[in-house]
Amino acid sequence: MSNVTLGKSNTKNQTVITWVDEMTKLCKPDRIFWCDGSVAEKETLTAEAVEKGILIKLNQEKLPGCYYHRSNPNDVARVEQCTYICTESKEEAGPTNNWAPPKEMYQKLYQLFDSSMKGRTMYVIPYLMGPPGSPLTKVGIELTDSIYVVLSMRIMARIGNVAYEHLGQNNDFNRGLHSMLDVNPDRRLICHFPQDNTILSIGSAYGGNVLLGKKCLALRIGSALARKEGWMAEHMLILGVESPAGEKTYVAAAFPSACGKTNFAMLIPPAHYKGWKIWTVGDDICWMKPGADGRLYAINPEAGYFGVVPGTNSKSNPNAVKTIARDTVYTNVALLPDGDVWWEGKDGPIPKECLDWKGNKWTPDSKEKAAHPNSRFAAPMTNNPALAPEANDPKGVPISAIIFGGRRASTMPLIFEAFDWIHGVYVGATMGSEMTAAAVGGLGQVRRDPMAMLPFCGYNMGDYFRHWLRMRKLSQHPPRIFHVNWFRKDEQGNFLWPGFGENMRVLKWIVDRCHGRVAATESPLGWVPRMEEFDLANLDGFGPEQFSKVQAIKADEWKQEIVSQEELFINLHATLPKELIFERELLIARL
Ligand code: OXD
Ligand code: MN
Repeated sequence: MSNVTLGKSNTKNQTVITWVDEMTKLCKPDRIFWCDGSVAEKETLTAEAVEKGILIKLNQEKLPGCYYHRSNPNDVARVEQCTYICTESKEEAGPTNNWAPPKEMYQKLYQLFDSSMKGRTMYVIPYLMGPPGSPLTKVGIELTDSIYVVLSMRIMARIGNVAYEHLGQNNDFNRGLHSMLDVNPDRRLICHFPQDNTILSIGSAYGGNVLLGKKCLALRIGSALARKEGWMAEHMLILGVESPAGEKTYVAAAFPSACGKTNFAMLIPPAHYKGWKIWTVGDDICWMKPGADGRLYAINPEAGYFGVVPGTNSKSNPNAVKTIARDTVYTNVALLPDGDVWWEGKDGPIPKECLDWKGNKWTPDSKEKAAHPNSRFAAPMTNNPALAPEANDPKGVPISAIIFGGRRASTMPLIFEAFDWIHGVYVGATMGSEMTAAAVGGLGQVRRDPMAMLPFCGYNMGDYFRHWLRMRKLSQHPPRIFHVNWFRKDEQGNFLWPGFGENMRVLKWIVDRCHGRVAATESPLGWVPRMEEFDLANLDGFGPEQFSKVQAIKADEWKQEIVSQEELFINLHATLPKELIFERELLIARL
């Protein structure tokens, strides 16, 4: 290895050192950079990224501490077809995951990784998923040849010495290896080895494919660990609702990718809700475990937000607008001549001219969007004016309600509550949503997305439902379960519900149900609000008639819905818990 300058390791953990050594021999980087998470390190790496053209420094007067990145146009979203769960048997991964035997996949990947970092630096990123000191917190180490990944990971997770301190001399850490290689979709693979707590990602340089703490560790590997260890790793936001009297109620909500989790997690109650406050604990991932009091306690394993940019404005999410005004990395939005950024749906006028996400000149007459629909911000959660102080609490927060929801133009009412936990699991398991730009695929089509985990469950989905059912037995006081749909439309295609801040009204009903303060009416789907107990006051143009429309349960739509659930049930028949089959029968009987 002549000409190779290998950096000095900054950990005494021999397992880490040995593993990094092995991966170095495989990938053959010119240099190793052991990240410590310091501010000085951030400055050095940022300057290097700017010098190499990987980041563009944005207008620092308008956007202090903000930078801009363009990904390869062939690499703009998670790629589910390249994502694998590598377990000994196909059944362990289940019919909803791509599967490959570990041995074969290791062989194939090690060939691709061989010399993949020649001429490059390998960065060693030690990171924590979860607050230091929490029993739920996990350590990961990501090796990557992308400086953009390092700078994004330091926003999204707690990186550096804090992770080595948590790890001590233990060997219990997630091994994540990432190389961009030549960013070629034909050589793009994101592979998970749950039995080895290992992730190998190659050929991509963007988002959930490469920020390995997020989807790969916190959800795919996390869900497999959670099942083994008796906790839950979920694709959920966590928020706290504080009443004017100071009562705090925490809820977790699972919506599919790009269906407004970040907006809901940062909701600002409308003027009508004077004295109420929403606190964000997390916007994407929730790890929960029963506490000594029999309730489920949740932490947000992340330290930042990786949110979809288009549509973010002071109506849809005023707190996000503030959060992304500094110290943010923007990817694939449009670039204005003065070094500011722009996207479809941003506050203010449409620019006369800018560079689009590919770097081409764009004007309002251009046919294509200026910002890619899956363009993203990576922003530290500490920028969020509504960040819950409990986001750093190792104990987590007690969850009173779990909310499921999708993007559905028809069929699904605004709100209903499941009859009990098992019914709630059925409601979550049969969740459907129109597909969005967060993943490559059929935009707009309704697909079943159980618990919003379809792309993220690291084992057999039927066993995952069984794990949910088991959690009821492990928690004496489980949360109530609800289903919402902010996106129902009328025959003309207009949204039936105003959404955004007004979702507070739905949340208020949920909170009141959790505290036993409101009654409800039984419907075929579950408990629904009594009109007189659902707050419709001061809601322009929306009264009882509109409420009836948005809550309507239409027999013909539900017949179709149940038939379309059949596909999922057939797909999972080998492992589907019988409780869910019974719930389906009961629903048919009630309709
Ligand atoms: C995300 C996603 O990036 O769900 O959070 O795709
Ligand atoms: Mn997500």
